Amino acid sequence: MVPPMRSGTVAIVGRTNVGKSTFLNAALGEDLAIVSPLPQTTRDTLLGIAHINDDQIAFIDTPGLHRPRTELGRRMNATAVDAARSTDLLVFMTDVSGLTKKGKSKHLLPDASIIQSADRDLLERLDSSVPTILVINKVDTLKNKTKLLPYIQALNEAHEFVATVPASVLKDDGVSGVLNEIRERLPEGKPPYDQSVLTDRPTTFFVCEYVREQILRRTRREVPHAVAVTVDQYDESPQIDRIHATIHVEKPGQRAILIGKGGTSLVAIGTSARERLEELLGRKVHLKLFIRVSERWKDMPRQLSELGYEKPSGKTPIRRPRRNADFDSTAGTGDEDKGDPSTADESIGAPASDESE
Ligand SMILES: Nc1nc2c(ncn2[C@@H]2O[C@H](COP(=O)(O)OP(=O)(O)O)[C@@H](O)[C@H]2O)c(=O)[nH]1
Ligand SMILES: [Mg+2]
Repeated sequence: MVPPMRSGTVAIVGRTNVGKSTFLNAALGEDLAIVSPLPQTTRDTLLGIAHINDDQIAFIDTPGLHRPRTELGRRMNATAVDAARSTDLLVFMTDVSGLTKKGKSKHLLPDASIIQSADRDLLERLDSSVPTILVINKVDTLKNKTKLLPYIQALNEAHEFVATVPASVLKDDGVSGVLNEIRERLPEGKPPYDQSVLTDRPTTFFVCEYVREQILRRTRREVPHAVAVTVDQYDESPQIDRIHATIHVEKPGQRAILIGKGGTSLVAIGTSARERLEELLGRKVHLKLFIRVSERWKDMPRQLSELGYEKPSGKTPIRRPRRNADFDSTAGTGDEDKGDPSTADESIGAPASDESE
């Protein structure tokens, strides 16, 4: 007998930086979501659709919960908690960072104090009527694996989970285990999305995300969290997509850091973001970046809405790229046009592509 088709929605919730977006990418087999070692990388929910045989899992990746200090932070928390309601299942992800710290070796017996307070807060806010799978990530960083069992027990005493999976999603370890636990519990029914659909977010969303990802990876201190990115222009054609985007920063000094000496930093950000987009879309991209100083954009509700936080922008869903054999997004990147980064006052442009205009 043919097994019934199953489909449903699953929100991935957990503290910031535990590996939620890394898990989403591993489950999709595509580098869709942005990942960085910094907390609060994901600011907005992202739907990614995994197709496994005839089953379909619509994953919702959420911003990690944290103690908010700005309007942006408050919106990120509200987004995560909202996303966790009304899904068929939840994946609650935590990591072993609390066990690897010095002075915690006494925790060889189940003891509620092993659980980090941020996890405890989040567990209290979860809807207990939604079946929840516990994923304990980054077990590769735990030398003494005997600490894992009491941790699993303590978490299961703190909340009712339908399954527990220790994982190292970065090494693709445990990912299929989580997927199996999910598939068993999905409602029966015909999948709502076409096999080729990867996400509901439009291309413009990923332009902003991939530029921000490079800034998160390449800059330090307050700069990574001081930026927002908007798309000003998007011209699509079968050969190449031409995109203009603006990086908003809070202070002129941050603009100077982003530009870098002779514009090199901005060019590097643009080049890497463009390569990532080309990989996702399966076609050539020309990306031109501008920088604008918009003081205190994080605290202004109107500015945040304009920058696209909380409201989805655009219409066309992204399909799984059909990469043809001739397409190689790594080719031809050695000849970047540096432009003149010192022109203009409010916004400066630096071409970030090898395409001549
Ligand atoms: N050692 C280790 N690091 C991981 C693992 N999974 C994710 N990470 C790293 O943890 C950091 C945060 O990951 P990310 O997916 O952005 O976390 P999120 O904030 O929960 O979405 C990144 O530097 C990842 O490479 C894992 O299984 N093991
Ligand atoms: Mg994330």
